[in-house]
Amino acid sequence: MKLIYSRPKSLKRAVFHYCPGCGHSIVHRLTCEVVDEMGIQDRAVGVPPPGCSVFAYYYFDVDMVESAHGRGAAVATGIKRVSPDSVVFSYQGDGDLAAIGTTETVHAANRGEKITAIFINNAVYGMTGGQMAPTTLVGMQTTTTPYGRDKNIEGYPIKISEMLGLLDGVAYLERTAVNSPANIRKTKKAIRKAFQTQLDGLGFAMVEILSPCPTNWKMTPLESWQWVDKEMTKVFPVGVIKDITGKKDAD
Ligand SMILES: Cc1ncc(C[n+]2csc(CCOP(=O)(O)OP(=O)(O)O)c2C)c(N)n1
Ligand code: SF4
Repeated sequence: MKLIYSRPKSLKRAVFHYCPGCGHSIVHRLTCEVVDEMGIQDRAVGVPPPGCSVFAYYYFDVDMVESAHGRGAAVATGIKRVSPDSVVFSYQGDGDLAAIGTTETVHAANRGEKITAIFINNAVYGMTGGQMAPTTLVGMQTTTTPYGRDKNIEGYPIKISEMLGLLDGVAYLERTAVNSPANIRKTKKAIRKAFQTQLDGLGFAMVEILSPCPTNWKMTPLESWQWVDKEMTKVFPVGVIKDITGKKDAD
């Protein structure tokens, strides 16, 4: 019998704790597929965050170094600098990367650290119960904005990828989504390119991934996939934001 689909080698045989329909589990699998296909399991070092993906070290079968909240880019920087042959990636939520970790993220990107950030934008603080994140849409109800995010009080959703795109140290930035088979395939390609950018020593690379959180959005998984298309992509358009790699996508 021909084997056409199997668990990636770098994804441990463990049961995910994620809610049904959560984007984290899809992105974990995609990342492991890329690690396998690029043959970098022995060199990969992941830096997971506090947040729903805090237990990522139970799932990725690569070296993992847990960071404190928001410090992913700083921890990844340290590892990459002392071990330049490692392929280092941070895995961070939006509360982590774009709120408490804004400083670390901006300066690591500006320094052109040769690291890869996998940035999960689910528009809320997922793990702690669905509070407003910097990425929460205007009008969106969360536990801390029960009447909807008010731009006059809480400001606007932060477009961290567009901001980082202005920095000279950034080599590759793409925003994708994991709400349809086509978008999942594009996300995998983007993750692969972000790792390749690091292998080529070109600078900071990040993939921002619009990721459903059905539990805190109070939707079914299907509704959450549709909501990403209908609402999230209006504010966070998917596509390449910056690419100095000069490389076309490999299919
Ligand atoms: C210094 C510090 N402050 C606050 C917390 C509590 N905390 C843990 S996870 C989290 C929110 C995570 O949200 P996000 O980064 O968006 O990831 P998600 O859970 O949505 O994947 C917070 C505030 C903490 N662990 N450490
Ligand atoms: S709360 Fe949201 S982000 Fe966290 S595991 Fe559940 S669906 Fe995923």
